[in-house]
Amino acid sequence: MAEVITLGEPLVVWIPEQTGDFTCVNAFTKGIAGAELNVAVGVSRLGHTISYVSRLGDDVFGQYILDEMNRQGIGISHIQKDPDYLTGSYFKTKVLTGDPKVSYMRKNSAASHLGPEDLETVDFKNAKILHLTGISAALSDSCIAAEKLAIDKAGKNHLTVTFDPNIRPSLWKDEQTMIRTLNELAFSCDIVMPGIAEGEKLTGKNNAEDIAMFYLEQEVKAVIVKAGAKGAYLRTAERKAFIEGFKVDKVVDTVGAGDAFATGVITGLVEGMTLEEAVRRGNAMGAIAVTTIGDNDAMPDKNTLESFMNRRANRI
Ligand code: KDG
Repeated sequence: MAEVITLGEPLVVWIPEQTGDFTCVNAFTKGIAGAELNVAVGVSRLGHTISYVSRLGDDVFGQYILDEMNRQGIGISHIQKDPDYLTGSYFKTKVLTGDPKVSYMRKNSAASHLGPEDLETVDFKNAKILHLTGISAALSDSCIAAEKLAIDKAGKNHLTVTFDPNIRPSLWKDEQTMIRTLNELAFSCDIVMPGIAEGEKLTGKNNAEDIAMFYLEQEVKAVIVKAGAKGAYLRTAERKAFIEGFKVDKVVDTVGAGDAFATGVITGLVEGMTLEEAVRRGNAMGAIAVTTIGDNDAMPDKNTLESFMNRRANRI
């Protein structure tokens, strides 16, 4: 039994010790990654339970990820080892400013063969939140079918469904398919959390309010448009608010900031916070996440998060 359920593709990430393209770098450290896994790490560090549904290859990468998930207290009883396909991985560049470049090794991976059948024994009845991203939808039709079934089961069991479009154009066959598929999924979720640039691409609108209304006019209950360090725009049918972000002294790596944000919102909702409070926590989580090189190693425990938020609040 877990408070949060997610499904997706856990990856091994290779983190370079120097700047420059992959061909020029000789030393790397390894880590675990993947948008939903980053969220799972964050949720667990903040003291909540999460069950992760996926498939890993029967290989050393898969075993490493599984051991790490176990060590970090993430529910792994719905992770299958698939003897026929490999575990995915990716490289990211180390940059001094801006977003790193990424190269994926995940085509036809074990996780891309995830399907509706993997959800058969998952306990939706006792969970509160289902968290999904658009990355899983990019992997295969069977992953899209799994996401759709998960949304359906979540609805029947009164879970809140959070959706981060997380657009990754290089994983899609074309932009039109990406936009259509992600919007179709988003329309059936409760809370949609695009970054501002993602929202512009998905809706064709050019400001946070219009992006939010595009989804609210469907069945979506709340839209949170992320504006990076500036903060996030929260819109529901009844209220609108821009919730300011937290400043950080030095940005080391931006990968995983959106997942940390989602973690803040999800755990806030599990704890019964208002949406405004949950978004504020999301902003703080995003700010903390950019201070280290790994995709999820900065995810704080509750004390660290609270003292970060209090310190910043007192400074204003
Ligand atoms: O959101 C962070 C993820 O992008 C990263 O951990 C790797 O899942 C990943 C991806 O597909 O880019």
